[in-house]
Amino acid sequence: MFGLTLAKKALAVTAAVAAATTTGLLGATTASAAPQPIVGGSTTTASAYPYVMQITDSSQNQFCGGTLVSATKVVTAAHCMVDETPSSVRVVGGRTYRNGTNGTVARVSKIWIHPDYSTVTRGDDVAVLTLSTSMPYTPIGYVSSSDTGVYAAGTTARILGWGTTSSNGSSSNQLRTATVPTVSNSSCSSSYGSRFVASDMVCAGYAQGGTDTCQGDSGGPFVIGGRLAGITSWGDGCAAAGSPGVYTRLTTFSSLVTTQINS
Ligand code: 4AZ
Repeated sequence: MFGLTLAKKALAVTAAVAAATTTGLLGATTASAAPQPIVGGSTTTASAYPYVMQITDSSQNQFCGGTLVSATKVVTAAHCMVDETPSSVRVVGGRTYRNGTNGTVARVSKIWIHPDYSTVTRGDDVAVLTLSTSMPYTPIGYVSSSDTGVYAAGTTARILGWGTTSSNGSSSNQLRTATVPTVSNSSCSSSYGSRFVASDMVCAGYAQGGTDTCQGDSGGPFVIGGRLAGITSWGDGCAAAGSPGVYTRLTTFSSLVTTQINS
């Protein structure tokens, strides 16, 4: 969230530091300030993961990720959409590079943000964008409310994004991907205390760290078994041992998302 704000608007740095200090995110970020590879995985392409979308500003500067779940609907994080309007954002599909000009750019006609969303550590970090025009890419299915078994500890999840490759580092020009194991709720509670809301979040990462989402990956896909199971949401720093990435637990919100997709 702290880093996301940085990625979204450089002018918001002061506010981001204030917010991070309030939530305790800054201290933990500072504690793991040494450069660490995020997504520690590898570069990939939008062709390989056609459902991966860049969420950009009106000048096509990427600041978050999103997931195409139908030709005109994109799931992203609520925190990515704070202070945004339909006219301030674009969704870009089929573009592997942040500095690319290829692919398909769609305008947005509606932004639905979970009505209870306040801050990432309280949960409800989900939003659905309605596109003004269809994306010519294959969407991915998403979990239903009864699929809670997908989060069993140790299950492999795929993460994707253009975010920074270290805490407070630079964004990746090329799309990157990695896999991370899900972490049990009890373990994640040990990491984050009451900031981890098990009903709304799921954690993933290696005990030793080293592979993670980071600033600018927010809103992007967390895929288990070929279905969207989460949304990149927050964490203390990136890829540090003992601070797994936190993802929106999509099973909790899949009925709400379906309502939006059918609206
Ligand atoms: C962010 O600020 C962010 N390591 C995303 C993911 C994580 C931390 C921060 C998880 O967008």
